[in-house]
Amino acid sequence: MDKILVTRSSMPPIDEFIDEIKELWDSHWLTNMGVKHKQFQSELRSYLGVKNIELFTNGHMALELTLQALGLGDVSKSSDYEVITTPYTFASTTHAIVRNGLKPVFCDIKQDNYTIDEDKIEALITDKTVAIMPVHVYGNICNIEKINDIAQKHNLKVIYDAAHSFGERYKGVKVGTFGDVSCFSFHATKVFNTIEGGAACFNDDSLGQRLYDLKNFGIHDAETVAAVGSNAKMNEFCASMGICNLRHISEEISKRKKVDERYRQHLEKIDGIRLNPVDKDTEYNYAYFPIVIDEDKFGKSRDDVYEKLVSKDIIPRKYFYPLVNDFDCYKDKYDSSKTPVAKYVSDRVLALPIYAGLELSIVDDICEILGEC
Ligand code: T4K
Repeated sequence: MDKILVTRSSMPPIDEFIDEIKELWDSHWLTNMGVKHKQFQSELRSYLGVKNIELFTNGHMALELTLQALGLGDVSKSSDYEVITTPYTFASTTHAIVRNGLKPVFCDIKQDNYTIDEDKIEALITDKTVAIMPVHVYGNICNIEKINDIAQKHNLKVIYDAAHSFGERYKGVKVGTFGDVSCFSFHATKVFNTIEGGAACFNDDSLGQRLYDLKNFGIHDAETVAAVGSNAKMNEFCASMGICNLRHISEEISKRKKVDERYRQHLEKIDGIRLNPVDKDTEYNYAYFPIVIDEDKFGKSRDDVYEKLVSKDIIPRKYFYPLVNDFDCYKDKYDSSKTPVAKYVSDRVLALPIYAGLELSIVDDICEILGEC
């Protein structure tokens, strides 16, 4: 049996992709906002139900250039402006802040859904705070109402790292509409992929030109370079992949839902294993299947379970361990004991394999191995 990895990229039928990219051979137009980029941008805008959307090479550049476009820091030098964020995330969230010359201030997470603890945000606000950057981790939606109230009261920007929440709704509202900007990742490992890719969604029309300038060298036309921009354009092949995968997104999510349900049937009643919560207000995309293992009740640690699964060719991942504030590049400046809930979860979490093509019998096998533990 091949190894079962934590996820497997969703691919459209190969003929569908070939049909989509045939035009590129005819036109020889491969990048720089060609027809596929425009079509994909427009289809995505309506699927996500957002007012404005800019596409990027990846989710990280969407986050990093969004912070730059909002003019919160100074990329050429460190400032002491602060952004309140969570340490319980992928490296990208924090790196985007730091690479803008801004200082991340880590707020602890909630034990129930692992998103930023909105009740602990206000205590971290200083006269240097310019923004809040929460993460809808595993597709669990942050307390957007409370975060919005705090941001309005203190005049802060809110940038949601929505990398895990593509296609979701909260109280019937599509997630890309929350905050000043919501950024998605379309990486190969995501529920929806464009091979590599990302997008920033926003309401403020004036942000569009700034984001466009930053992703395309500030070029307005062949003889006008109006801003000091970078290069973070989505190319025509990635946009074509997006066009194809978007046709299959509801099927993708419903297949993942079945995998999620099967895991829950097996694991729901096991003492010492905590499953991702189910919030009645959220329409999930089933991006991840994290479990949190309490050794005292379960009898084995997260690392014991990890080793056991790996020995049977099942490769889960410790998303998210180590915590960002324990990374080599940050640990001298931060103390993860100040975010104890995040530390607790990070030391015990294991993301089990989940993807549309995962056979339910393999889910049964994985759960049997967990049972043997
Ligand atoms: N914010 C958050 C909260 C994020 O989680 C991420 C990305 C970002 C921002 C930034 O978005 P991007 O700039 O990446 O668009 C993976 C992904 O590379 C990363 O996109 C993702 N988060 C993170 C949670 O997971 P790794 O280091 O675990 O990837 P890797 O290469 O170990 O792959 C994991 C598994 O995925 C493999 O075991 C098999 C499968 N896989 C992988 C690749 C590369 C495939 O099936 N196909 C593939 O092409 O980071």
